[in-house]
Amino acid sequence: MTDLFSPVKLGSIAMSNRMVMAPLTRNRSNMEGVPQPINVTYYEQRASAGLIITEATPISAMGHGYPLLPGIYTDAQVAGWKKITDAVHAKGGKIVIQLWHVGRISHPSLLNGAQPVAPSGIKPAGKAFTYTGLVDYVEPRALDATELPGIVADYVHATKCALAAGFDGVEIHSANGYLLDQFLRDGTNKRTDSYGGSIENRARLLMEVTKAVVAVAGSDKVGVRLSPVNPFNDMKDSNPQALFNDVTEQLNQFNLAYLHVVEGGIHGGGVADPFDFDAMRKLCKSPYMANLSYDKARGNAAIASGHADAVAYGVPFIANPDLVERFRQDAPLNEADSKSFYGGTEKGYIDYPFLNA
Ligand code: 8OZ
Repeated sequence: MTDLFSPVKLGSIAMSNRMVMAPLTRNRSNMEGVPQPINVTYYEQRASAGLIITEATPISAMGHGYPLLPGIYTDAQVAGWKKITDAVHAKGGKIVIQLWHVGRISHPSLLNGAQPVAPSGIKPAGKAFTYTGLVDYVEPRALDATELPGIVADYVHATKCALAAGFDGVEIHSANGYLLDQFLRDGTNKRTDSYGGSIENRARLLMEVTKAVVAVAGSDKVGVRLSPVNPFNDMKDSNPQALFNDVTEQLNQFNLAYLHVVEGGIHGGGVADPFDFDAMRKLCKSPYMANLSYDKARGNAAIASGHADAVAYGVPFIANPDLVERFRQDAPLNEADSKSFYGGTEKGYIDYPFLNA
């Protein structure tokens, strides 16, 4: 029987099991976005996942929106990540990097004084995490259409950096209210040019980015993450089912390694709209990776029913570096300490015990 412990190939990525470590922001790189030795240990400890997706990683200086994020656009960052991919590969694991531009979810103090950019000049509700604490968001600057090829070029550059750093592939972050999602959903995209209005127009930037990244990395090394109903970061859309069914069908043209779907709202945001994820899944011709609040039983059920080809686990992988072995043995799980999720030291990062510690 096919279950979480069965091998699978997502594009060219051959996984020894179907449990994926979801992308998790941890804010423990340095001010230059260079991964540090504790980051190497953290990922190496979790190499028994079938696949690790790294924490969301800015593709450019303008892509940053929180303190101490790693980047993937300078030589020093590539060298830092290479130590991580080498350590994970030495343990037999696979690792892809999540490519990120935050758009309006940022603050000038994180952008060398620049105004954050977005499809439209709509300030998000809520507060930005900065080096001096929580501060009100500012109104973002609406990107001019002439600037969009430069953003696509930043994704291409980051993809080249990722391949040089030894990653098995890249995941395009088009979820959770960041730049590409801001273009997709009509609560944040009020443009009147060819990047706004119709679903086809709102999806144009994601398709251009995906096409360009696939041209560099090969379609079998590229995944895309979507979050159709996640209200996090003050997001909404007037018809998410129509939008994300259409985006799924458009992405079929690329033969992606996988489509990764956040099937609800994160950070206790709940689900703003009813949504039929099975309908979207049935439209998807690439492997489908399901995410959000799955446990072992629901993960196995999703694979047995054909809903998912792989299942991504977030918080359980924070607290259990050996989550795969614990699921295999039905062993108890360590509890995650949410106070140490975002920033801090090795505590709550690389000190969660293994089963046989
Ligand atoms: C929580 C805190 C900071 C960033 C996402 C990258 O939601 C994130 C994120 C989540 O995709």
